[in-house]
Amino acid sequence: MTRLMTAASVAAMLASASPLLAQTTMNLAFTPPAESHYGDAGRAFAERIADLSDGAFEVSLRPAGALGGERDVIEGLQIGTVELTISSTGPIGNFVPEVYALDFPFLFKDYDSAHQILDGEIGQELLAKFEPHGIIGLAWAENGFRHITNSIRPIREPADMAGLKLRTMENEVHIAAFRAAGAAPTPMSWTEVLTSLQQGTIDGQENPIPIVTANNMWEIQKNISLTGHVYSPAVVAMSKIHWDNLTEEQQGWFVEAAQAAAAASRATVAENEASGIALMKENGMDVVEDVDKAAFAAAVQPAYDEFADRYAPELIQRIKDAQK
Ligand code: EAX
Repeated sequence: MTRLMTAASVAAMLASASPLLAQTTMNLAFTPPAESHYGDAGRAFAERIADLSDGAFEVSLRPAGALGGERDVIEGLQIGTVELTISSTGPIGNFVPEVYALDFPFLFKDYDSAHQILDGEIGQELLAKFEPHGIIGLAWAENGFRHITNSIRPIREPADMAGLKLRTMENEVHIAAFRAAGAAPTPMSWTEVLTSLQQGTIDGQENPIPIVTANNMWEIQKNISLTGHVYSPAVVAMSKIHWDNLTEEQQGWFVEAAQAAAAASRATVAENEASGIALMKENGMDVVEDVDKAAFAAAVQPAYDEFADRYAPELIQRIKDAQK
């Protein structure tokens, strides 16, 4: 009996020792491949949290849709089956309506404007809107300005999209915008896009250059048109269930790690933007650089008319005013 007691007392002692001995592993899910802007962000997060917690927290990256599409993962955060994610805001408006304001077409002028607004009052206000929905918005990372790829024809103006079966994110503003511009929009999770393009059930899709290059999309898409029609933020988010189990100090660690992830994503996007056009051309893509952006902006205006009043119209006006 004595020997068992000794073992039990040693076990109890270890368990009650500094929490740093008891390592907690958390999943961080995203849909792009491991070698991508989201992967760089995830690695930055994992390194920073391991450093700040002295190894008490380990983050396991789950790239390439391993835990499902972005909607699935957000639902996972809400019920606690997934701890962390880096996700485009595209589908998030379905959970946090105010976030729809960020995905309106031709709203952000350029990367600097987007960074200033997201890192300022407006962006921080929006992160706070997540918590009532069981999600903690930790920081604004970056997906990038979105462009249209397809395998049917070069697209220079909206008329070139007539009838094109174009995948969009599960975002009703994007669906309305592409329908108004003459395409045939098909919303679907990213996890189905590459197969759908290979099978020809869709003709094209729209995503930032980092997504195109990380997925070698020149293998399945002939054309890319640099429309830059939407600036796509990516949020670093955590399940509130898991957040609430942290001490205040530990919560601070997760915010700091998310900020490191955000900075890493922006750095990789800047790199990918600088080298991506040449890389796509080298791999045989026809890159249309002289897109008629004004014509696209006019063509998608009905999406503003239909949805701006529904999704925090004052927020859209504040974002526009902040860029004057
Ligand atoms: O977040 O679904 C999309 O097109 C997103 O841009 C992608 O999953 C990265």
